[in-house]
Amino acid sequence: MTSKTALITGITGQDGSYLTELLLAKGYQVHGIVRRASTFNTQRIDHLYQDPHDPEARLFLHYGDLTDGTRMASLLEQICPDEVYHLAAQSHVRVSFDEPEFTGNATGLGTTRLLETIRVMGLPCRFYQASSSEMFGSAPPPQHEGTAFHPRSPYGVAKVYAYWATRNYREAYGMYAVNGILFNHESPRRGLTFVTRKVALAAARIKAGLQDEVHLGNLEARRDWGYAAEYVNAMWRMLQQDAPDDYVVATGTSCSVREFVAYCFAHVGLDWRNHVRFDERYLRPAEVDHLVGDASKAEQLLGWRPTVQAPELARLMVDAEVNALRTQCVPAQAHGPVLAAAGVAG
Ligand code: NAP
Ligand code: G4F
Repeated sequence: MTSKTALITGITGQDGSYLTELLLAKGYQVHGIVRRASTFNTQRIDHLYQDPHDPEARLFLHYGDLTDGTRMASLLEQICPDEVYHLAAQSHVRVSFDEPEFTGNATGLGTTRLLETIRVMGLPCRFYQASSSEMFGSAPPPQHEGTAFHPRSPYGVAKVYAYWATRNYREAYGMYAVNGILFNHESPRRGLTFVTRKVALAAARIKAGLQDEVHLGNLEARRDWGYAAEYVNAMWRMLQQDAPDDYVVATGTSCSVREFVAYCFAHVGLDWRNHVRFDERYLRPAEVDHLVGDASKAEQLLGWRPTVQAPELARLMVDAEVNALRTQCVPAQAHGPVLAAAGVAG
């Protein structure tokens, strides 16, 4: 067991919740930054909640927003973490076309705010940047650490900026700052407007007779889809090395959206062609056609290897939705309003 302290931005997100579980199990004291909202947004970590009055408590939450540099600085100074996992971002690619300025501010500049604070205060911490395969954009697959970036969205552009900011602080100031270039990773905790969770939920609801169809955009795009619970382990490993470096994290295989949809529907005995409708609002002004990661560097140097591929991922996500419906345990975000919102946010 370790006595280290970690700070996680984006602790309420998919990856933040799995990483928190991992770090608590390793004995870390974990601090997480939560956005103030008028409704609760901590559902993914509620099962980990610890009363801060308990002397044994090792999980602490703090209000903060990436766009508020003063608050980020005061939290870093107060917590003085050994390791910073910077996961927070406006992470939805389609939404980034609607909100490019906010995406640049939060997803791009947010990284610089943290790095500059760490530099100015001389904090002796290690820094993980949640970089993305979306940075590769139209670069042909397989993509690896040496592949030139060609982002295709404001989100991808912001992540490229943050990637280079991280490398620059490493090279200019000798900071232990790394980029984990993670390919798509999913789980039952995935946000409901990402395609895998949207489809897994729809398949379960259609099987249960709660709806009849689901509207989707481009079915031809190919993604390298892995399981989020496995990917956070690679993040942790990147901060335990002798020297900082950047790593691709991926399964090395890809399938199309269409194939993923077919896996989900087949798992509940349905033919997807009877239920999937096209809606152009889910198309993007520019698309990323084909992502497949070469994670051999992570395997060789970090000893990290994924075990879950897309077909199994689809099955476990659909099973989670079926079980949630069966036990009336409606997932954190209630279905009806979210499905309506998906019509806007996709
Ligand atoms: P996610 O589920 O969308 O979580 C994003 C987190 O960031 C949430 O906790 C969110 O808070 C927080 N956040 C958003 N804007 C913020 C702001 N202005 N200030 C403070 N917090 C803010 O994303 P994820 O799938 O866990 O991904 C984690 C990170 O990895 C993200 O940076 C993402 O871009 C990157 N990434 C993800 C993938 C993937 O396939 N999942 C692949 C490559 C890279 P709320 O809960 O309040 O919204
Ligand atoms: O699930 P998606 O929205 O994920 P996308 O755009 O690949 O981005 C995710 O992975 C990135 C890593 O490469 C992360 F950095 C990013 O934060 C995020 O986690 O869309 C996947 C594919 C796209 O080609 C999209 O056009 O599915 C296609 N798609 C088709 N119909 C749809 C839909 N996507 C969404 N969200 N909703 C649809 O109805």
